[in-house]
Amino acid sequence: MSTATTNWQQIFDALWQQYLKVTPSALAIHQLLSADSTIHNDHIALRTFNVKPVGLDALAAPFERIGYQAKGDYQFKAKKLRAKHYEHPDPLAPKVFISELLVEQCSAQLQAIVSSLISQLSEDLTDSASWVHSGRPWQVSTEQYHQLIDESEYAGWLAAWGYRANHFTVNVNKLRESPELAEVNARLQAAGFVLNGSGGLIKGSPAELLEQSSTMADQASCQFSDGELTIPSCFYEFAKRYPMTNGELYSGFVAASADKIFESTHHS
Ligand code: OOG
Ligand code: NI
Repeated sequence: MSTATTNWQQIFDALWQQYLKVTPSALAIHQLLSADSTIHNDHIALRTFNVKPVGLDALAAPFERIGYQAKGDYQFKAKKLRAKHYEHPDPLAPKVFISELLVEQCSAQLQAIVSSLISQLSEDLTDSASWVHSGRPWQVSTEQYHQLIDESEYAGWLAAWGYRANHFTVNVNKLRESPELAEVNARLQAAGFVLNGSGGLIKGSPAELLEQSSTMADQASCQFSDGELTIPSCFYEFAKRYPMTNGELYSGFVAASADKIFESTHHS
């Protein structure tokens, strides 16, 4: 096993353990689907503000140091986000989808709250690769959280939960007999899991070379500077990819679908 392989496994193991602490439904779903399949992770996603020292590029750096390369670029105008996805030469390594909130396009109030969070950071926060799974590096109040989610659910989620995978993604192609995504959805719903219906249960199509569905985020207790709230934490996604004309599976993302997947952490 090469050093690079060891490195990507270590970082995803750490992200998975951190994720499970606030996403018990992901472990339950993993166990349910593991009954007849080995589960492979298609991708994870990370979120940040486009502000130094924590911008998209800073979140990407630890992945680039172990061999990941930037591939697609995506814009989400209404949500004031942009994103990039990264791939590793090892086909077993999950893809990484990283987005950032374009803070300068937001209200003065949101910008002031983000500045107050960023001002608390230590200069060396992003030096170590482990910062991508270090959780929340600032204090935030319940009032600030509510002000943020009123304007941007993304900003509120990020202020509350910080640096962690907001989802892992089951690679449906690699489940036993590569089922239809609709079959996976039906199995999850029969077991009582709540799926994200924004834009329909299945986002994308075989023609777009990618079909995706996701759970709605679990509700988890989060400690704020002035008390505790139970709020949306993280979710689990299911992705089925289709071959391009060269026969290789499409490895990118579909912006119109991603736009709806973001809403898996919204308050219902
Ligand atoms: C990322 C949403 C997009 C996908 O697979 O299209 C995404 C997020 O919620 O941060 O993961
Ligand atoms: Ni995703």
